[in-house]
Amino acid sequence: MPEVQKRGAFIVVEGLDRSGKSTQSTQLLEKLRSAGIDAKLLNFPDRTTTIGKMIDSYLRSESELDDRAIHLLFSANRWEAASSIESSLRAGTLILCDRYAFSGLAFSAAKGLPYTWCRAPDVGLPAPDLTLLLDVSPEQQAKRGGFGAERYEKAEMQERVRAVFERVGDEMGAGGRWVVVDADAEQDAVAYELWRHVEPLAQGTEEPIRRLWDEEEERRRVSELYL
Ligand code: Z5A
Ligand code: MG
Repeated sequence: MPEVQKRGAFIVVEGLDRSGKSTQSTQLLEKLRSAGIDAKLLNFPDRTTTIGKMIDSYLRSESELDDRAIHLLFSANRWEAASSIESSLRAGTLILCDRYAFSGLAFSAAKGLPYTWCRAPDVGLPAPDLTLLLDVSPEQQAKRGGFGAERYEKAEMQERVRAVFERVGDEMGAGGRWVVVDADAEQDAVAYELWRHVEPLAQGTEEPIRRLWDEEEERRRVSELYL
């Protein structure tokens, strides 16, 4: 029997603002690398590209854009990285990603754009093997450094974003690919919990790379949930 080729796992860290995504992703990267795993950390929006610079200017309220236009820019910012994500995974590199399409969906739907419209531009992107949603309470969020400086950092907006993340989680939940982690806990406790989920994927996976919101896959998951 020919040996099945393993590829790197694709792991996304998602959540509300100030939930500790960047802190935890950076620590996870260090932990993986010190365990000898070939791993790379990406973050979205990637503010370094031409598209990313437009997004950055919008987030800082230095420019105005139609809600749909900015949504499409966030998605384009992921698409410009998609082929490099895929080739890294195939080369055996574990990709950690600080925010991904779920933030795109959550923030734009929270503004009132239709949910299915918001999902459409990201259909076909590489799908994560695991998404870790850091769940922080509004009280903790307000206590953490820097909250309030950018466009969406307001309590009412964050509440609506939370509701959309819950909906996405319900739809993604089956099969353990979407895991909610209590991000109000101490940093070390959060890190311990994240590692519990990441470790089994650290050496790679034999699963083929899936696509985001693959309709057939989704039907299968929904039937697993309700039948
Ligand atoms: N957005 C969108 O609309 N559409 C999209 O498609 C995408 C994004 C991808 C900018 O994102 C905005 O873009 C964001 C969503 C929108 N809007 N908002 N609002 P960003 O990722 O660039 O945002 P950021 O500036 O990195 O902030 P953040 O992601 O919200 O923060 P974080 O990464 O989750 O948290 P942190 O930087 O790791 O920690 C924040 C502080 O809390 C820091 O002082 C830590 O030391 C502290 N911290 C962390 N963990 C703990 C614990 N456990 N206890 C106590 N204190 C802690
Ligand atoms: Mg961050």
